Amino acid sequence: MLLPEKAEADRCAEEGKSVVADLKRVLAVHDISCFGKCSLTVALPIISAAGIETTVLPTAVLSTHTGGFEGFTYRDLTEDMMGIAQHWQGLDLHFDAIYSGYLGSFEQIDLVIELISRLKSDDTLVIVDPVMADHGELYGLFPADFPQGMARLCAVADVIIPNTTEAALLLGREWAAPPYTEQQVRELCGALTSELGAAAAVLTGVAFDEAHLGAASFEAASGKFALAGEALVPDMYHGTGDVFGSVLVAALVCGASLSAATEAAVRFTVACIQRSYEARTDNRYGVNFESGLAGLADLIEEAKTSA
Ligand code: PXL
Repeated sequence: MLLPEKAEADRCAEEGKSVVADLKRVLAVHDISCFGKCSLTVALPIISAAGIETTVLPTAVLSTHTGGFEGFTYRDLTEDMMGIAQHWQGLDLHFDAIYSGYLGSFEQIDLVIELISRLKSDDTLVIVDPVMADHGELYGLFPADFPQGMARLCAVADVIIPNTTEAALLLGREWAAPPYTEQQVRELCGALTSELGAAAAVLTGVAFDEAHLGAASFEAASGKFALAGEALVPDMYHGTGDVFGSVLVAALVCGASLSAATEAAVRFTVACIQRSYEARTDNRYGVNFESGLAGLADLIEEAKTSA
């Protein structure tokens, strides 16, 4: 009997079609929050707008995200996840990157670790955003030991994207509020890679003064450390971490260096925040990323040619 992937290749050959995708392909593993732009409703349009095919693995369907709305619905899709991954294994799909975000339970964390090992090829970039906390606090729905589960997932990542609160929780440290010194940020990035086992870290929420906000990137193998910052917009919006992560993933898959991808992600995200700030949008609704999509490919092209 033919293996399913062999059968698929033969079918394509008979029909004169190719099993090799003409576009890069990213697998995004996040929830669908139907209202309140974040997770898949942000990752799918942003990564697609960068000219990358986006395969989605929804982990749950919620009426809204959990950040500030009362009475949201939550349909857990944990039971479907492995069946979906097994079907794709049979199709022999190739992913240039696997990008995970908000996960609702320890069981989902373990499932994502397992499906990374099943779906990853030698050249697949694994990017983990350990979404669970902000402003010094673990999100209310998570148990106190949730960071230990996220740390297990970070260990199998090429790049992790924590904010400073998540970084502290992953490392079992006290969170310090900004402003930070460059020395503190360098040390934190070093600890994220050496203690958690990820190859590289992009730390968000990095501020050295009251007027700027940005991110730091660090690659353990080369020791390369870089900073990216923009003028601070004095308000906080939901979903900005997912906007940032999606642009970072898209730029990396398109071939930008980690520091250039981080710079592009900071610039794109701050521009989204600025638009929503000027429009006085409800902070829970998410930011206006849509108006930036037409310029995203150019931003990424620029990132590819910078050092
Ligand atoms: O943006 C992160 C996120 C994604 N999905 C859900 C969330 C959150 C943050 O609170 O609640 C459901």
